Parts: sequence; C-alpha cells; structure tokens
Amino acid sequence: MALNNKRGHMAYLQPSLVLLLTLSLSTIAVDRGNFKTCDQSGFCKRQRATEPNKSPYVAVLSSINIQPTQLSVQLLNKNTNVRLNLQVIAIKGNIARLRVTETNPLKPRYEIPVGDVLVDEPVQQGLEVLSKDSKSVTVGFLDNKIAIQSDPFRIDFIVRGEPVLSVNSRGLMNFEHIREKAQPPEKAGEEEEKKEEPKEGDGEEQEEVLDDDDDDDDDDDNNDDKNNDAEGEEPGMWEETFKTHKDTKPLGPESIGLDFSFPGFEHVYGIPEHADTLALKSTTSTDPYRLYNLDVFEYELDNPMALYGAVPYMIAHNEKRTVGLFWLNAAEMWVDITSVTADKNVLSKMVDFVAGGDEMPQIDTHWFAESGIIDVFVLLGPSANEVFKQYASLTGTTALPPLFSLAYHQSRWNYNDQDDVRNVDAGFDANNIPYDVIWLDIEHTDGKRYFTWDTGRFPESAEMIKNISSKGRKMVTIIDPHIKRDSNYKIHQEAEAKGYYVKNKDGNDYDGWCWPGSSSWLDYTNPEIRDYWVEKMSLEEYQGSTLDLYTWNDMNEPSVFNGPEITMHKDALHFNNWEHRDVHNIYGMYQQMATALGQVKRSQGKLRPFVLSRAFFAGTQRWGAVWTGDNTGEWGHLKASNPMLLSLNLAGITFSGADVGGFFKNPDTELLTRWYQAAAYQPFFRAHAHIDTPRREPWLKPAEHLDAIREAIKARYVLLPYWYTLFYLSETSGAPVMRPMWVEFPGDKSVFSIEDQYMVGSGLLVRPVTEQGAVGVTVYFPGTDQVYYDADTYKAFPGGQNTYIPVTLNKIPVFYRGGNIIARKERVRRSSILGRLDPYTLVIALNKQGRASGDLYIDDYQSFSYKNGEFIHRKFTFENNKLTNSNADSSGSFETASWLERVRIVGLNRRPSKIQITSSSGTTELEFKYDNNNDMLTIRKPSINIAQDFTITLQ
Ligand code: NBV
Repeated sequence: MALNNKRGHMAYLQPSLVLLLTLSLSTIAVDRGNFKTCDQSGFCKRQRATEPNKSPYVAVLSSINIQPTQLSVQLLNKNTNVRLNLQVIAIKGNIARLRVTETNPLKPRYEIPVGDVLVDEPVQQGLEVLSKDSKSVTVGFLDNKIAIQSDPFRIDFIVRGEPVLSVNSRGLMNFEHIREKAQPPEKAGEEEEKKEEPKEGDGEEQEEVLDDDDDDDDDDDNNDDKNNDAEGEEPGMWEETFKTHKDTKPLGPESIGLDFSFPGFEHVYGIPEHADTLALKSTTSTDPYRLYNLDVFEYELDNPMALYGAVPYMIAHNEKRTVGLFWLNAAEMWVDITSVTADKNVLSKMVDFVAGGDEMPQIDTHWFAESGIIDVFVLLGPSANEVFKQYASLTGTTALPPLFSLAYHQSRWNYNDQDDVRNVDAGFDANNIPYDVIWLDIEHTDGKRYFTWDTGRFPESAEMIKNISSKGRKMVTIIDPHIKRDSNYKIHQEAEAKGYYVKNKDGNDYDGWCWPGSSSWLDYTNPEIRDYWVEKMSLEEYQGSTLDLYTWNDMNEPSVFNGPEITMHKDALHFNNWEHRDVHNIYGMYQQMATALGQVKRSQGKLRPFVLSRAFFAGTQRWGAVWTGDNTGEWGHLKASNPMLLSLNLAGITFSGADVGGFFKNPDTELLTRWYQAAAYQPFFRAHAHIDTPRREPWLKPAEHLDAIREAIKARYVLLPYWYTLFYLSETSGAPVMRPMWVEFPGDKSVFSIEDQYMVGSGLLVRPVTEQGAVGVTVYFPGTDQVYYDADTYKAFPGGQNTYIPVTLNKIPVFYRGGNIIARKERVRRSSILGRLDPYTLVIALNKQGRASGDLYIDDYQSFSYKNGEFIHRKFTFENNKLTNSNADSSGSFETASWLERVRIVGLNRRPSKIQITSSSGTTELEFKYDNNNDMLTIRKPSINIAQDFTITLQ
C-alpha cells in the first residue's frame, strides 16, 4: 500500500529521505549513490584506461576492396589477432559513414533496424581512390579526402586541404570482440585448438603486416587466442554487481571505444542530455559525459551525469566550419572530452597547410559504448545549416506540430478531479489568460492502470474533455510504459497472454516495481507490440477518450524503482533476444513512436499527433516533444534550461521545453514570473509542478506578477504565426527553431560559448532574465553590420557590442534583428485555434541597408492536409522602399480569411510622403503614422488578404 502512492518511489528507494522530502522538499540533491560512476562501470573503466599511442590496430591494406561508393578493409588487432571489417562509405549530401564490425563474429551484434532511427538506407555516392601505397590509401569525394593510414591504423578527414577530423589518431580504439568465457586452464588448451583454424588468406595478410611492424611488441601477444583470450581478463567482464544488482553479462565484454579528434576546433556541442553548459566541457577532472537514459531523482546542475534521454551526436564548430559526428548506437555510452594543442607537423603528411605556426587548437574526444557496433556518420557541413540538413537526412526532422501544442500548456501533478479541471479552465478565462492544453498526471487513473480513469474523480471524462475542447482547447493524459500486473487489468491480461512483455534473463516476464506496484514492461522494440499499442490508442479501446485527448509518456527510460540505477536490468531480454543493454537508449523512443502512430490511426490518418516523452534518442524529433524532466524551482535550474534546450535543439530535437516554475520546490513569485517569461520564448511551453508543492496557477499570485505572467503568455500567442512558420521551415530543413548564437553568427568567436541568450529563428534575439532581483541584463548584439530593435519599444541597438538593458518585472529582453519580417497576430483569444482567421501585423525590422525579408506559413493548423498541398507559404520582402508579398511555394494552395491589419516598419529614418498598395484589385492609398523618435512607420489597414500578392510602396 505504502508503495502505491505518490511517495512510493522515494519510500522504496530511500526510506530515510521520505520524511525530509515530504515535509519540506527543501534539500534538493541527487542521490549519487544510485548511479554508477565510470569507475563503477566495468566497460567504462576498461575503455577509459586504454593507453594512448599504443594502438594494436593495423589496416590490412592488402585486403582492401574498393567499390564505386565505398571501400572495405580489414583491421587487425596485433595483440589478439582478431580481425574487424572497416567500411568507409560516401553518402549523398556530404556525409561519410564508418562502420566497424567483427569479421568472424561468434554472435551477431545489435544494429537498430533501418527505418527506426535512420529514416532510410542512406543513399551512397561515388568516391575515388586518390592514392594508394603499402602504408596508406586516400580516397576522395566532393571536397573531401579520407586518408587511411595502415599502421597504426588511423583515418583523417581533410576538407579542401584542411584537417577536420582524425579517427584513432590517439590510438584509443578498443573493440572488445565477442568471445567465449575462458575455461579453467586445463580445458582452455583444447578449446583454443578448435578455434585457431586460420581463415582463408589470414596468414598472408598477417605476415605482411607483422613484417612491417617495427614496434617491439612481444611476439607471444600475437599468438594469443582469437576468441578466447583469458589474458587481459578483468573482474567485471563476465558479471558485474552494482549495489545489490547483478548483471550476468552472458556475452561477456563486448564494448567498443574509439577516439575522434577535431583539429582546429575549440568548441564542441550536443550529446544531450546533461544538465550542463552548451559548449561541452573538458572531462579531465570529472567523469566522462554519460549517455544512458535514466530517471535521476533531483538532478543537479553542472555535471556530466546521464539524464532521461541520449543522442550520441556531437557538433564541432569554429569560425570556418561546422562538423557533426553521429554514432548510431543505442547502448550505454560515455564520452570524454579534452581540449589540447595539436602539432601541425604530425598531420602535415596529409595536409597542405597554408600558413600559421606549428600549433593549433584541437578537441580530443573519446567515445565508448557498451555493445553494438561502430557505425559513425561524419557530417561534413561545411556550414551549421548544412550539418543540420545532413543529420536530418539521416534521422528525420521535427514533425510539424499541431498549433495548439506550440501554445501554452497548464499541468500539475495532479488536477484532482473534474471540478478541479473545470475551475482551472475557468480561472484562465476569468483572468484573461490564453491557454491551450490542460494536463492530467498519474492520479487520474484507476490505480495507475493507464488508459483507465479514476471514475470516482473523473466520472464523465469524455464530457470533461468536450467541455475543454469546446473552447478550442485540448487535454493530455499521462500513459507510462509500466503495466500493472493485475489479472483484472485488460492490458496486463493481453500482454501476458500474448507474450508481449520484456523478459528477464531466464525468459520469464520481467517484473519490477513502479507506480502501480508490481509491473511489467511492454517490449516496444518489437514492431508487432507497437502495432498492438497503436490499437490501444483508438477511441474504442481507450474508453472515455476523445480526439481532443493527447498523450504524455513519462518514466520511459524505463524507470524501474527497484532496478539497477532505477532502470531495467541490462540482461533483460527483448525482441529477437537482444539484451536490454543493446536497446536501452532507444526503448523510450519506441513507446513515443507507437503512441504517436496510435493517435494518427485513431483519426484515420487525418490529424497530427502530439506526444510528450521524457526519454529520447536520435530520431525522437519525428515523434513528438520532450521536456527536461524533474527540474527544481531554483534560479539555477531556470538558467540551465537555456543551455539544456539549446543542446537538444542542436541534436535535432527542437520541440523541447522545461517545466515552468520547476517541478520540485516552491518557486517564489519573482522566479515563477521570470520562468514564464523565459519559457514563452522556448519551443515547448508548459507549467508543471510536483504534487507536494503549493498551487501556483497564475491568478494565485499578486496582481503585479499575474499581470507580468499574463503578458508573457500573451507574447507567446502574438508570435504563434512566427513559431508555427519556424516549425514548418524546420520540418523541411532540419534547422532548429531555438538556436545558439553561433548558428546565426558562425564567424563571431565571441558568441561560441554564449548560452544565456539565443536566437528564435533568425529574427528574434532573446536574453531571458534568469537572475534573482535583476534590474538589468547585458546583451551581446553580434555583428558591427547588424542592428537590433527592442521588441517592446522598437528602440534600435547597434550590433558589435555588449549593451546593458535595464529590466523591470514585466520586461522580457527580446529584440528583432534587423533584416527580418515577422508576422504577428495581435488579438489574443482564449486558445490559439480561435484566432486562426484573425488578421496579421507585419513587423518589418530593417537592416542597415534598409532591407528585410521573412516567411509566413499557414494551413489548417492540425491535420496532415498540408502534405497534400493544402497550405500557404508567403514570402515578404522589403527593399527599395517596397514591401512585396509573394508566393514562396507554388505547390501549396489553401484559403484563409486572414487579412493584413497593419504594417510596422522599424528603422525607417524618413517620413514617406505617400504610401500606396497595389494588387490585382488596383492601387489605393494607405493611411500611416510616422514616429520620429523611434524611426517607426505604422501603416494602417492595408486590408488585403494575407495570401494575396501585393506591393506596398513608400514614396
Ligand atoms: O507522474 C508523476 C511525475 C510527473 O509529474 C513528472 O513530470 C515526471 O517527470 N513523474 C515524473 C513521476 C515521479 C516523480 C517524482
């Protein structure tokens, strides 16, 4: 019983903490003891201890096989004689792929099925051999050279004569081949004989390489057993214990490590999720950054510990170029980072350096995964936007969300019953605050049986949802992946009968503890089980739901209260007998995928889905939004939300947000207000709170704060046309919506580490106030050739300098960047969809040359009809004193009643004598007002349909 309530989680894990947390929630600190350090993880410790510059790997060049689009070559480990296959593949769009697998594996290794993360088998492109001798081979495609050195094995990527990436240049490659467990000494000899049979061609190649070998390796090493090298065995290779949990590791050691160096770079980004800085830090005095989806209770800031999601994708950037590195592998990973100075002479054989000294900066990284294969994509840019496109071509883009999901969401654990929901909904109306979605957490269910309702508290759920949706609003309910083991619960009955649960190492249903008590987990890695889940989302199966009910997938790391590190045992078994260790980081994404597909199916393919997930992986962007989990209502967590979301955005997951107000603790009114203001300019905008925190709906706050919060939420609604357009463009290009400064100003080194300000699209610079008691913030306006305008006052600020911006409680420092045209809807309604036909205001923020341009995208805001051409994409251009509205995409056709209500031209330093609009209906004169003080012109009521071609001319 005690475990079946909201504190079960804590009670089960840390009885001593329960009282403390329950009473005050005042000491927020992760229990580090629940999570492994690198030293406590066998493979991490082994891989991290790999000694540099002693690589046993040699590329056996006599084995090279060159095909039109790829080459393959064997890699020989001189210490173990184990051979690997390296494939170097040129891929369309300026991407190279490196795959390393075992040549003669004892057992296959896990690879994620094509279609699940990779949207398709990547299309290859031609490469040619540029040079080849006994020591190296160099191939080329597009502007790139890939130089493979034989001994020691290394690969260098050179773009137009400049090195951009070196692989195994530090010699840290360590591919633990799958082997049989060493037998007691007397048996080992027999076994060895059986396995030693040489493969065809083995001897020859081996000799050639070994002859070349001039380091003083002990020859005995080379004769070690291929698949049974008891030597080098370390404790923990075949079994590992953490706290009370034993990992049986039936396949023994199978981890893989490799180093990647980025010569010429000082900044790397990405590999979310960590509560850390945007520009990744050196890990020399910490653990490596860890990628292992975990439910980290009360996570702390500024550390490389793993969190709920993992995207093994890193981006390096310098003034000249951007390079991406994506390792497609769903197992636990760790990444070490060091900033060094590289010696150009070492690279000089391959590179024609033009000028400069002998030294250059370099970032060294060292990645290790517990299992799977080396399957690395090198995204060669050269610009950031090209890298985004390249990554999107592999893993897909953020699916265009329905408009409501870009608006404001109101959540808490929990809205208690139907009356509570009705009152909160009415509270927004009474206080003139727009909102789009109200959320129900786990307490709405019948005993944490998802897809059910606590009928005592929610007797008429469908009615309740209809009441909400009558105002254009939506509802979300939570559906976690743990299924209560209750023989009267339909989903459990079916899952058990059909064998749909993940199995434990002995082949029985995996049984663990979560909110409902004893639970099992559906195996979403199995396509048949995902199909089953899709059906569960139907209106018939999900009783009491309607098409206006959407979904929240929480706890899908998966969180298992009594499991190792609060997650599933690594030796648990999934579809096709893959171990949990192989699929851990992708498990949650599969749940979100199936949920989203279920929503699509329940509307016969018509409506776009909305699913929020806590766990994520590469490719999550195709299935919905994510949030940063259980943050804390402290200033530091508000501040950290920006770098955390920027990292997610770089990793393709642009639809992301952080709980407004913080999940744990009770934020004071100033913090809550500042949080609303910041989140109004972050992609996913939802307030949420822990069940033990006092209520914090905006109207419970003093008038001054309520006003500021209302204004922040309204500011979001006014800019929804801009957000929606950005998401559309993101779906087509892969570009993030929330962008680090360097994405927009790639050549300005001074922005490379900035994380307290960012760009929304290319047109808005945002510097949210994240400091307590702030009376001003310093904003850096990049570019001496740029100009920016305060979004409230239209005051102009020149680029190329730091500027102090005074702030009051209701001030959000947001600036239009000169050169952009931004569409707004200034009449705010109760929900976003109610304003679908409202008129537009165009803000034309002129650049120094008096020019600006921008896009506007419109469709029905909710269905897939836009995929059949039912959309409007307009392009606005202002130059030579003329504003033109033209069609940006003739493949779209859609009608809207929305018209142009006003045009504001900012940065115009003269009063025009006359303004005329010309369209197919003729030419008419327009009324206007010029504000001398602010160089701003307001054109009133052009009153023309927004989708109609026109020109407005200033005379
Ligand atoms: O379902 C309850 C909470 C939820 O409110 C929160 O947003 C999730 O991140 N959930 C975690 C479970 C337990 C939290 C202590």
